[in-house]
Amino acid sequence: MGESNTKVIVNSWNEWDPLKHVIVGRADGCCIPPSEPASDPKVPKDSDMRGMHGPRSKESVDKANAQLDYLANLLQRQGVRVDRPEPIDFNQVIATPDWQHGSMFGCQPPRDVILTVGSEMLEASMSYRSRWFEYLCYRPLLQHYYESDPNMRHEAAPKPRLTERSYKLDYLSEDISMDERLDMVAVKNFVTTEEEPLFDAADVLRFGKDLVVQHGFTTNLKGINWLARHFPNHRVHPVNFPGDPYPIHIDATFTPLRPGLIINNPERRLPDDQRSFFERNGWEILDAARPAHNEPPPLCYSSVWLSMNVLMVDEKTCCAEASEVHQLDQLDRLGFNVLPVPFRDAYPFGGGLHCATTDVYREGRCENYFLNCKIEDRLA
Ligand code: DAV
Repeated sequence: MGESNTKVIVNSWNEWDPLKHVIVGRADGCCIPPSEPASDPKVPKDSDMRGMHGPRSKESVDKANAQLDYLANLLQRQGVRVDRPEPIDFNQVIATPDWQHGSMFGCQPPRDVILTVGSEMLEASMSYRSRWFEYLCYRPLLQHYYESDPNMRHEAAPKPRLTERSYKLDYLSEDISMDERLDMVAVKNFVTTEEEPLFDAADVLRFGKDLVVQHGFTTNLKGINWLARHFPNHRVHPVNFPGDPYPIHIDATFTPLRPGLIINNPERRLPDDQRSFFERNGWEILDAARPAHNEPPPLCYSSVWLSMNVLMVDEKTCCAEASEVHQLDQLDRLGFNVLPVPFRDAYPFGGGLHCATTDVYREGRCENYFLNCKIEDRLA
Protein backbone atom coordinates (compact mmCIF):
# COMPACT_ATOMS: atom_id res chain seq x y z
CA MET A 1 0.00 0.00 0.00
CA GLY A 2 1.79 3.16 -1.20
CA GLU A 3 1.48 5.99 1.34
CA SER A 4 1.36 8.58 -1.40
CA ASN A 5 -1.67 6.96 -2.97
CA THR A 6 -4.78 8.22 -1.19
CA LYS A 7 -7.00 7.89 -4.22
CA VAL A 8 -10.59 6.89 -3.65
CA ILE A 9 -11.29 3.89 -5.89
CA VAL A 10 -14.50 2.54 -4.36
CA ASN A 11 -17.56 4.74 -3.76
CA SER A 12 -21.15 4.07 -4.78
CA TRP A 13 -24.29 4.76 -2.76
CA ASN A 14 -27.14 4.33 -5.19
CA GLU A 15 -28.18 3.07 -8.61
CA TRP A 16 -28.21 6.37 -10.54
CA ASP A 17 -25.37 8.78 -9.64
CA PRO A 18 -22.75 9.35 -12.40
CA LEU A 19 -20.99 6.04 -13.03
CA LYS A 20 -17.21 6.27 -13.37
CA HIS A 21 -15.91 2.75 -12.76
CA VAL A 22 -17.65 -0.60 -13.13
CA ILE A 23 -17.03 -4.33 -13.39
CA VAL A 24 -18.56 -6.02 -16.46
CA GLY A 25 -18.90 -9.84 -16.40
CA ARG A 26 -17.50 -12.38 -18.86
CA ALA A 27 -19.11 -15.43 -20.44
CA ASP A 28 -15.92 -17.54 -20.67
CA GLY A 29 -16.28 -21.13 -19.52
CA CYS A 30 -19.83 -20.66 -18.23
CA CYS A 31 -21.60 -23.91 -17.35
CA ILE A 32 -25.17 -24.96 -16.80
CA PRO A 33 -24.63 -26.59 -13.40
CA PRO A 34 -26.30 -29.88 -12.44
CA SER A 35 -29.55 -29.40 -10.55
CA GLU A 36 -29.49 -28.64 -6.84
CA PRO A 37 -32.15 -27.87 -4.24
CA ALA A 38 -31.97 -24.08 -4.70
CA SER A 39 -32.16 -24.02 -8.48
CA ASP A 40 -34.72 -26.73 -9.22
CA PRO A 41 -37.86 -24.85 -8.27
CA LYS A 42 -36.93 -21.91 -10.44
CA VAL A 43 -36.48 -23.91 -13.62
CA PRO A 44 -40.05 -24.19 -14.96
CA LYS A 45 -41.34 -27.68 -15.77
CA ASP A 46 -41.45 -27.05 -19.51
CA SER A 47 -38.09 -25.26 -19.65
CA ASP A 48 -35.48 -26.38 -22.17
CA MET A 49 -33.01 -26.37 -19.24
CA ARG A 50 -34.62 -29.31 -17.40
CA GLY A 51 -32.10 -32.12 -17.14
CA MET A 52 -29.40 -30.16 -19.00
CA HIS A 53 -25.99 -29.52 -17.60
CA GLY A 54 -22.42 -29.01 -18.73
CA PRO A 55 -20.39 -26.28 -20.43
CA ARG A 56 -22.29 -23.93 -22.72
CA SER A 57 -21.40 -24.11 -26.42
CA LYS A 58 -18.42 -22.15 -27.71
CA GLU A 59 -20.70 -20.42 -30.19
CA SER A 60 -23.04 -19.16 -27.45
CA VAL A 61 -20.09 -18.06 -25.29
CA ASP A 62 -18.56 -16.12 -28.19
CA LYS A 63 -21.86 -14.40 -28.96
CA ALA A 64 -22.40 -13.44 -25.32
CA ASN A 65 -18.83 -12.17 -25.00
CA ALA A 66 -19.27 -10.03 -28.13
CA GLN A 67 -22.25 -8.30 -26.47
CA LEU A 68 -20.48 -7.96 -23.12
CA ASP A 69 -17.50 -6.40 -24.92
CA TYR A 70 -19.87 -4.05 -26.77
CA LEU A 71 -21.31 -2.94 -23.42
CA ALA A 72 -17.82 -2.49 -21.96
CA ASN A 73 -16.74 -0.38 -24.97
CA LEU A 74 -19.88 1.72 -24.88
CA LEU A 75 -19.37 2.47 -21.19
CA GLN A 76 -15.74 3.37 -21.84
CA ARG A 77 -16.88 5.82 -24.51
CA GLN A 78 -19.14 7.36 -21.83
CA GLY A 79 -16.02 7.93 -19.72
CA VAL A 80 -16.50 4.90 -17.45
CA ARG A 81 -13.50 2.79 -16.48
CA VAL A 82 -14.29 -0.91 -16.99
CA ASP A 83 -12.70 -3.89 -15.24
CA ARG A 84 -13.40 -7.55 -15.97
CA PRO A 85 -13.35 -10.56 -13.61
CA GLU A 86 -10.94 -13.49 -14.03
CA PRO A 87 -12.74 -16.71 -14.97
CA ILE A 88 -11.61 -19.93 -13.31
CA ASP A 89 -12.28 -23.48 -14.52
CA PHE A 90 -16.00 -23.68 -13.79
CA ASN A 91 -16.38 -27.18 -15.21
CA GLN A 92 -14.96 -29.03 -12.20
CA VAL A 93 -16.43 -30.76 -9.18
CA ILE A 94 -16.49 -28.54 -6.10
CA ALA A 95 -16.92 -29.60 -2.49
CA THR A 96 -17.05 -28.41 1.09
CA PRO A 97 -17.13 -30.80 4.09
CA ASP A 98 -20.95 -30.80 3.73
CA TRP A 99 -21.59 -31.41 0.04
CA GLN A 100 -20.14 -31.92 -3.39
CA HIS A 101 -21.43 -30.45 -6.63
CA GLY A 102 -20.78 -31.29 -10.28
CA SER A 103 -19.76 -27.84 -11.52
CA MET A 104 -19.73 -24.12 -10.93
CA PHE A 105 -21.69 -21.55 -12.90
CA GLY A 106 -19.53 -18.74 -14.35
CA CYS A 107 -18.65 -15.09 -13.83
CA GLN A 108 -21.21 -13.27 -15.88
CA PRO A 109 -23.52 -11.53 -13.44
CA PRO A 110 -21.18 -9.66 -11.08
CA ARG A 111 -24.25 -7.88 -9.63
CA ASP A 112 -25.35 -11.16 -8.02
CA VAL A 113 -22.10 -11.66 -6.12
CA ILE A 114 -20.61 -8.30 -5.10
CA LEU A 115 -22.57 -5.58 -3.27
CA THR A 116 -20.96 -2.12 -3.26
CA VAL A 117 -22.17 0.21 -0.50
CA GLY A 118 -20.14 3.40 -0.14
CA SER A 119 -16.47 2.42 0.18
CA GLU A 120 -17.32 -1.21 0.84
CA MET A 121 -17.45 -4.16 -1.55
CA LEU A 122 -19.18 -7.08 0.13
CA GLU A 123 -19.06 -10.65 -1.17
CA ALA A 124 -22.61 -11.99 -0.78
CA SER A 125 -23.22 -15.31 0.96
CA MET A 126 -24.96 -16.66 -2.19
CA SER A 127 -27.58 -19.38 -1.95
CA TYR A 128 -26.70 -21.86 -4.71
CA ARG A 129 -23.97 -24.43 -4.16
CA SER A 130 -22.83 -23.94 -7.78
CA ARG A 131 -22.14 -20.27 -7.00
CA TRP A 132 -20.40 -20.78 -3.64
CA PHE A 133 -16.89 -20.10 -5.04
CA GLU A 134 -17.82 -17.44 -7.60
CA TYR A 135 -16.26 -14.67 -5.48
CA LEU A 136 -12.85 -16.06 -6.46
CA CYS A 137 -13.26 -14.53 -9.95
CA TYR A 138 -13.53 -11.06 -8.38
CA ARG A 139 -10.77 -11.45 -5.78
CA PRO A 140 -7.96 -10.15 -8.06
CA LEU A 141 -9.93 -6.93 -8.66
CA LEU A 142 -11.09 -6.50 -5.05
CA GLN A 143 -7.57 -7.10 -3.75
CA HIS A 144 -6.24 -4.53 -6.16
CA TYR A 145 -8.84 -1.94 -5.08
CA TYR A 146 -8.05 -2.74 -1.46
CA GLU A 147 -4.36 -2.18 -1.99
CA SER A 148 -4.83 1.04 -3.98
CA ASP A 149 -7.51 2.68 -1.84
CA PRO A 150 -6.72 2.93 1.89
CA ASN A 151 -10.38 3.51 2.73
CA MET A 152 -11.78 0.62 0.73
CA ARG A 153 -13.48 -2.03 2.87
CA HIS A 154 -13.28 -5.54 1.45
CA GLU A 155 -15.84 -7.64 3.31
CA ALA A 156 -17.36 -11.10 2.95
CA ALA A 157 -20.59 -12.42 4.45
CA PRO A 158 -20.35 -15.65 6.46
CA LYS A 159 -20.12 -18.53 3.99
CA PRO A 160 -23.31 -20.59 4.40
CA ARG A 161 -23.23 -24.35 4.97
CA LEU A 162 -25.97 -24.96 2.34
CA THR A 163 -26.83 -28.39 3.71
CA GLU A 164 -30.28 -29.87 3.09
CA ARG A 165 -31.48 -27.92 6.12
CA SER A 166 -31.15 -24.68 4.09
CA TYR A 167 -33.84 -25.77 1.60
CA LYS A 168 -37.44 -26.95 1.79
CA LEU A 169 -37.21 -30.24 -0.01
CA ASP A 170 -40.98 -30.47 -0.46
CA TYR A 171 -40.72 -27.31 -2.58
CA LEU A 172 -39.18 -29.40 -5.33
CA SER A 173 -42.25 -31.38 -6.27
CA GLU A 174 -43.02 -31.10 -9.97
CA ASP A 175 -46.69 -31.45 -9.09
CA ILE A 176 -46.98 -27.94 -7.68
CA SER A 177 -49.15 -25.97 -10.11
CA MET A 178 -48.48 -22.36 -11.08
CA ASP A 179 -51.46 -21.19 -8.97
CA GLU A 180 -50.12 -23.07 -5.98
CA ARG A 181 -46.68 -21.53 -6.50
CA LEU A 182 -48.19 -18.06 -6.60
CA ASP A 183 -50.10 -18.80 -3.38
CA MET A 184 -46.88 -20.00 -1.76
CA VAL A 185 -44.86 -16.89 -2.67
CA ALA A 186 -47.77 -14.63 -1.67
CA VAL A 187 -47.46 -15.92 1.90
CA LYS A 188 -43.64 -15.72 1.66
CA ASN A 189 -43.18 -19.47 1.56
CA PHE A 190 -39.94 -19.75 -0.42
CA VAL A 191 -37.54 -22.58 -1.25
CA THR A 192 -34.88 -21.43 1.21
CA THR A 193 -35.38 -21.96 4.97
CA GLU A 194 -34.25 -19.78 7.86
CA GLU A 195 -31.46 -22.18 8.82
CA GLU A 196 -28.72 -19.53 8.26
CA PRO A 197 -28.33 -16.07 6.67
CA LEU A 198 -28.54 -16.23 2.87
CA PHE A 199 -28.49 -13.40 0.36
CA ASP A 200 -27.49 -12.72 -3.22
CA ALA A 201 -26.21 -9.19 -3.84
CA ALA A 202 -28.74 -8.70 -6.68
CA ASP A 203 -31.61 -8.78 -4.18
CA VAL A 204 -30.39 -5.44 -2.80
CA LEU A 205 -31.13 -1.98 -4.25
CA ARG A 206 -29.24 1.01 -2.93
CA PHE A 207 -31.06 4.28 -2.27
CA GLY A 208 -28.39 6.17 -0.29
CA LYS A 209 -29.20 5.72 3.39
CA ASP A 210 -31.86 3.12 2.55
CA LEU A 211 -31.30 -0.40 1.29
CA VAL A 212 -34.30 -2.19 -0.21
CA VAL A 213 -33.94 -5.97 -0.12
CA GLN A 214 -36.13 -8.60 -1.77
CA HIS A 215 -37.16 -11.53 0.44
CA GLY A 216 -37.50 -14.50 -1.91
CA PHE A 217 -35.78 -17.65 -3.16
CA THR A 218 -32.21 -16.34 -2.95
CA THR A 219 -32.45 -14.08 0.13
CA ASN A 220 -34.05 -15.11 3.42
CA LEU A 221 -35.04 -13.04 6.46
CA LYS A 222 -31.88 -13.99 8.30
CA GLY A 223 -29.90 -12.68 5.33
CA ILE A 224 -31.80 -9.39 5.45
CA ASN A 225 -31.26 -9.17 9.19
CA TRP A 226 -27.55 -9.85 8.69
CA LEU A 227 -27.39 -6.95 6.20
CA ALA A 228 -29.20 -4.66 8.69
CA ARG A 229 -26.67 -5.47 11.41
CA HIS A 230 -23.76 -5.21 9.01
CA PHE A 231 -24.83 -1.74 7.80
CA PRO A 232 -25.89 -0.09 11.10
CA ASN A 233 -25.99 3.40 9.56
CA HIS A 234 -28.50 2.31 6.92
CA ARG A 235 -32.21 1.59 7.08
CA VAL A 236 -32.90 -1.83 5.60
CA HIS A 237 -36.36 -2.48 4.13
CA PRO A 238 -37.49 -6.01 3.29
CA VAL A 239 -39.86 -6.14 0.31
CA ASN A 240 -41.59 -8.97 -1.54
CA PHE A 241 -43.45 -9.22 -4.82
CA PRO A 242 -46.32 -11.70 -4.68
CA GLY A 243 -46.88 -12.10 -8.45
CA ASP A 244 -43.45 -13.61 -9.12
CA PRO A 245 -43.52 -17.43 -9.02
CA TYR A 246 -39.69 -17.58 -8.94
CA PRO A 247 -38.50 -14.56 -6.96
CA ILE A 248 -34.76 -14.39 -7.47
CA HIS A 249 -33.10 -10.97 -7.64
CA ILE A 250 -34.96 -7.70 -7.47
CA ASP A 251 -33.63 -6.15 -10.67
CA ALA A 252 -36.22 -7.40 -13.18
CA THR A 253 -39.02 -6.41 -10.80
CA PHE A 254 -38.31 -3.04 -9.22
CA THR A 255 -35.93 -0.56 -10.87
CA PRO A 256 -35.14 2.93 -9.53
CA LEU A 257 -34.27 5.25 -12.42
CA ARG A 258 -33.54 8.51 -10.62
CA PRO A 259 -34.40 10.08 -7.26
CA GLY A 260 -38.20 9.93 -6.98
CA LEU A 261 -38.88 7.49 -9.83
CA ILE A 262 -39.13 3.69 -9.87
CA ILE A 263 -40.54 1.31 -12.50
CA ASN A 264 -42.24 -1.81 -11.12
CA ASN A 265 -43.03 -5.01 -13.01
CA PRO A 266 -46.85 -4.89 -13.48
CA GLU A 267 -47.08 -8.66 -12.92
CA ARG A 268 -45.16 -8.36 -9.65
CA ARG A 269 -46.53 -5.26 -7.95
CA LEU A 270 -45.20 -4.17 -4.60
CA PRO A 271 -47.94 -4.74 -1.97
CA ASP A 272 -49.78 -1.57 -0.91
CA ASP A 273 -48.43 -1.44 2.64
CA GLN A 274 -44.84 -1.50 1.32
CA ARG A 275 -45.69 0.88 -1.51
CA SER A 276 -46.87 3.53 0.91
CA PHE A 277 -43.35 3.93 2.32
CA PHE A 278 -42.14 5.12 -1.11
CA GLU A 279 -45.20 7.21 -1.90
CA ARG A 280 -45.30 9.09 1.37
CA ASN A 281 -41.69 10.07 0.68
CA GLY A 282 -42.60 11.50 -2.72
CA TRP A 283 -41.44 8.57 -4.85
CA GLU A 284 -43.53 7.66 -7.88
CA ILE A 285 -43.83 3.96 -8.77
CA LEU A 286 -44.84 3.41 -12.41
CA ASP A 287 -45.70 0.17 -14.18
CA ALA A 288 -42.79 -0.84 -16.39
CA ALA A 289 -43.46 -1.18 -20.13
CA ARG A 290 -44.32 -4.67 -21.41
CA PRO A 291 -41.38 -6.75 -22.70
CA ALA A 292 -41.07 -6.87 -26.49
CA HIS A 293 -40.56 -10.65 -26.48
CA ASN A 294 -42.89 -13.50 -25.51
CA GLU A 295 -40.06 -15.85 -24.57
CA PRO A 296 -36.58 -15.51 -23.16
CA PRO A 297 -33.78 -16.75 -25.45
CA PRO A 298 -32.97 -20.51 -25.30
CA LEU A 299 -31.32 -21.96 -22.17
CA CYS A 300 -32.01 -18.82 -20.13
CA TYR A 301 -32.79 -18.82 -16.39
CA SER A 302 -34.41 -15.41 -16.42
CA SER A 303 -37.80 -14.20 -17.56
CA VAL A 304 -38.73 -11.82 -20.38
CA TRP A 305 -38.72 -9.06 -17.77
CA LEU A 306 -34.99 -8.55 -18.24
CA SER A 307 -36.47 -5.78 -20.41
CA MET A 308 -36.50 -3.61 -17.27
CA ASN A 309 -33.03 -4.66 -16.07
CA VAL A 310 -31.52 -1.34 -17.16
CA LEU A 311 -28.24 0.25 -16.12
CA MET A 312 -28.21 3.93 -15.20
CA VAL A 313 -25.04 5.73 -16.33
CA ASP A 314 -26.30 8.81 -14.52
CA GLU A 315 -29.75 10.06 -13.59
CA LYS A 316 -30.46 11.17 -17.16
CA THR A 317 -28.69 8.44 -19.13
CA CYS A 318 -29.73 4.83 -19.29
CA CYS A 319 -28.49 1.65 -21.01
CA ALA A 320 -31.42 -0.53 -22.12
CA GLU A 321 -31.63 -3.64 -24.31
CA ALA A 322 -31.75 -2.67 -27.99
CA SER A 323 -34.70 -4.86 -29.05
CA GLU A 324 -36.93 -3.83 -26.11
CA VAL A 325 -38.87 -1.28 -28.12
CA HIS A 326 -41.57 -0.69 -25.48
CA GLN A 327 -39.08 -0.17 -22.67
CA LEU A 328 -36.96 2.12 -24.86
CA ASP A 329 -40.05 4.14 -25.66
CA GLN A 330 -41.11 4.44 -22.01
CA LEU A 331 -37.64 5.62 -20.99
CA ASP A 332 -37.61 8.10 -23.84
CA ARG A 333 -41.01 9.48 -22.79
CA LEU A 334 -39.74 9.81 -19.21
CA GLY A 335 -37.02 12.09 -20.53
CA PHE A 336 -34.00 9.80 -20.42
CA ASN A 337 -31.18 9.78 -22.91
CA VAL A 338 -31.33 6.08 -23.83
CA LEU A 339 -28.31 4.08 -25.02
CA PRO A 340 -29.57 0.89 -26.74
CA VAL A 341 -27.34 -2.14 -26.12
CA PRO A 342 -27.90 -5.48 -27.92
CA PHE A 343 -27.81 -8.01 -25.09
CA ARG A 344 -30.14 -10.96 -25.68
CA ASP A 345 -27.24 -13.29 -26.48
CA ALA A 346 -25.87 -12.56 -23.00
CA TYR A 347 -29.19 -13.15 -21.18
CA PRO A 348 -28.71 -16.95 -20.84
CA PHE A 349 -25.46 -16.31 -18.98
CA GLY A 350 -27.28 -14.84 -16.02
CA GLY A 351 -29.21 -11.71 -16.87
CA GLY A 352 -29.43 -8.24 -18.33
CA LEU A 353 -27.48 -5.00 -18.25
CA HIS A 354 -27.86 -4.33 -14.53
CA CYS A 355 -26.99 -7.95 -13.66
CA ALA A 356 -23.93 -7.87 -15.93
CA THR A 357 -22.29 -5.04 -14.02
CA THR A 358 -21.32 -4.10 -10.51
CA ASP A 359 -20.49 -0.59 -9.42
CA VAL A 360 -17.02 0.36 -8.27
CA TYR A 361 -17.36 4.14 -8.35
CA ARG A 362 -20.25 6.53 -8.79
CA GLU A 363 -19.90 10.18 -7.92
CA GLY A 364 -21.92 11.45 -4.99
CA ARG A 365 -22.41 10.81 -1.31
CA CYS A 366 -24.80 8.97 0.97
CA GLU A 367 -28.03 10.97 0.83
CA ASN A 368 -31.31 10.52 2.67
CA TYR A 369 -34.05 10.19 0.04
CA PHE A 370 -36.74 9.18 2.56
CA LEU A 371 -37.16 12.05 4.99
CA ASN A 372 -40.56 10.80 6.10
CA CYS A 373 -39.20 7.58 7.58
CA LYS A 374 -40.75 6.25 10.78
CA ILE A 375 -38.87 4.20 13.29
CA GLU A 376 -40.88 1.10 12.34
CA ASP A 377 -39.57 1.44 8.76
CA ARG A 378 -36.20 0.34 10.00
CA LEU A 379 -35.64 -3.36 10.39
CA ALA A 380 -34.67 -4.17 13.99
O1 DAV B 1 -37.43 -12.05 -13.95
O2 DAV B 1 -36.25 -13.82 -14.22
C1 DAV B 1 -34.09 -12.10 -13.30
C2 DAV B 1 -33.12 -11.36 -12.43
C3 DAV B 1 -31.74 -11.66 -12.81
N1 DAV B 1 -30.78 -11.00 -11.95
C4 DAV B 1 -36.45 -12.74 -13.68
C5 DAV B 1 -35.45 -12.21 -12.70
